[in-house]
Amino acid sequence: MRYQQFLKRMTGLAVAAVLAGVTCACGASQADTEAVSEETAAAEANVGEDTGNASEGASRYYDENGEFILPISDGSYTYKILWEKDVNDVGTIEDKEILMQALEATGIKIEVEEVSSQSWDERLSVLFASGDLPDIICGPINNIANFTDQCMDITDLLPEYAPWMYDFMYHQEPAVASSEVINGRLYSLPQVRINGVYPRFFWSINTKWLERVGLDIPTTTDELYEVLKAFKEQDANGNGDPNDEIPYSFFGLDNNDGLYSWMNMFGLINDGANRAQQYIMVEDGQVLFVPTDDRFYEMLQYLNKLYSEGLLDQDGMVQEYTDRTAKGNADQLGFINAGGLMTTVTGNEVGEEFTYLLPPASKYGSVIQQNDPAGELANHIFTITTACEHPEELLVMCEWMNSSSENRFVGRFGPEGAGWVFDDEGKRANQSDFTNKPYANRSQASLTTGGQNRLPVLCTLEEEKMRAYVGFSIEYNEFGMNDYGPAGGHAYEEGFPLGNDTLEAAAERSQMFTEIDTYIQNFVAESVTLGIDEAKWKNHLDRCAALDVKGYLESYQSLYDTLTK
Ligand SMILES: [Ca+2]
Ligand SMILES: [Ca+2]
Repeated sequence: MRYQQFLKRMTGLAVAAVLAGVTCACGASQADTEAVSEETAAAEANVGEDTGNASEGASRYYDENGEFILPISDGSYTYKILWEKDVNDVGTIEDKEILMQALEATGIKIEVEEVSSQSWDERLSVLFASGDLPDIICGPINNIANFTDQCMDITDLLPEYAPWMYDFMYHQEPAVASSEVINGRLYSLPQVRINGVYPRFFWSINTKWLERVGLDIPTTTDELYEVLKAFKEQDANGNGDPNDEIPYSFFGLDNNDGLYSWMNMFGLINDGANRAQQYIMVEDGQVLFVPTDDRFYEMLQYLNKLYSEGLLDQDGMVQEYTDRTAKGNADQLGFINAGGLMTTVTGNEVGEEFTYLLPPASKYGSVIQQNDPAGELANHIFTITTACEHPEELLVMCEWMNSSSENRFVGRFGPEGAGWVFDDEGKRANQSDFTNKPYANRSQASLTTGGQNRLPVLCTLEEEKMRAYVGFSIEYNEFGMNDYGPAGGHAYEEGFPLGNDTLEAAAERSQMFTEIDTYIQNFVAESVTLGIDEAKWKNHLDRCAALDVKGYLESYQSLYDTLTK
């Protein structure tokens, strides 16, 4: 929706409210009707006056049809940008296609200081301490709550100068606004890519191995045990050696690639504020601490059984990510989970044998944690500072970058020919030929030419539909959208809502989490490798009480209640 339509709707509502009040008070004689008309005219004039400044400002940038009036800047003001340069960005600011197009269209002039990702956080600390601010910070400010006095409060400017972005963030995908605001106020903009993919990680299993051992895809933890046992005992990979299979390999306790993911088979999720994983989950509106739940105890017993029978990779706790990948590529792994395509672990050749599956269910059922929004979300990546004299121009420029599907697509993925090309059906397929290109792969192409995590590009499902899924991506996306999503029957509905807490509460919890996390990691590793019994579990519950898990939970419950009220 363009600015004028947006303003008309708001004006209409205000007038209707005034009318209703007047009509009720006066009844409906002819004289009164005239009076009402006068009142209405006055109300309209007032509405115009009330939003006078904004209206005047906005009309400088949008015509009566809501189209941009370009250019918006005479170029007399140069905007200073601090830009976080990714290690995979092999170009310069001039390679950022959508930004260059936006500058050309709007007439905005910029001056850029690039800062490498490695020194980004340090540079931000120095910057905020010195107060010597650029106009815009392009790159994540993770602890932005500490610096809101130096960041422009754009809460009221956004609907006026970037009405489509406002509508997307606050109405189409309200979780996005919730995750971005601090105490209800907006100081920065996110980058979003709605792609319909709900889960954070995927389970996959080698179907060839299943065929060789004569078993079906497991749907319960009991069946899974039988499958893993068969993988171990038989020559599941068919190379003549019955002893070189690793039934399940993992990357430490990692939430996506490691043992914490097994919580899902026991009806648990590892939730937290703003997509973090802080050992909590919401059940019937109550926040509970997952590692003291009976289901967690059963999970540990189950994992220890698998570990002691050699069904879990004995190097799983200590190996590097690439160690697991090497085993996957050598067709030594039967069952795995990963935060992306399973081929990141198996490679393409072995990957052909794998299929995705739902997490096998214990007696508690199995669940899939849901992302809201369903897709990529990078918070606080575009921030206008209080040093900026014309924030409204920058917001109009951001709106321009989001003003069509084409712009949003290029904003996220870069221009045609870099990270993507048109296929025979006119869909946008991943580029695979990087001969004579400055970038060696798709990640480099995309980070060099797109605005990922630097520019506030808000991609909708429409842009995702412009892409061609091929090979493994087809199954991956279908599983992520359907089986693992709300329609798949395993979606865990009570996700902790996105939203930011007060500085004090967040800092206090963060400190508690550090201690809790260290303890829980040791406890889980020990329980899986050495075993767990009633006495150890009782001791564990005492330890958690001593770590004030109760206070930790109360703090989360309070945040939950605030965010859902
Ligand atoms: Ca074997
Ligand atoms: Ca073998």
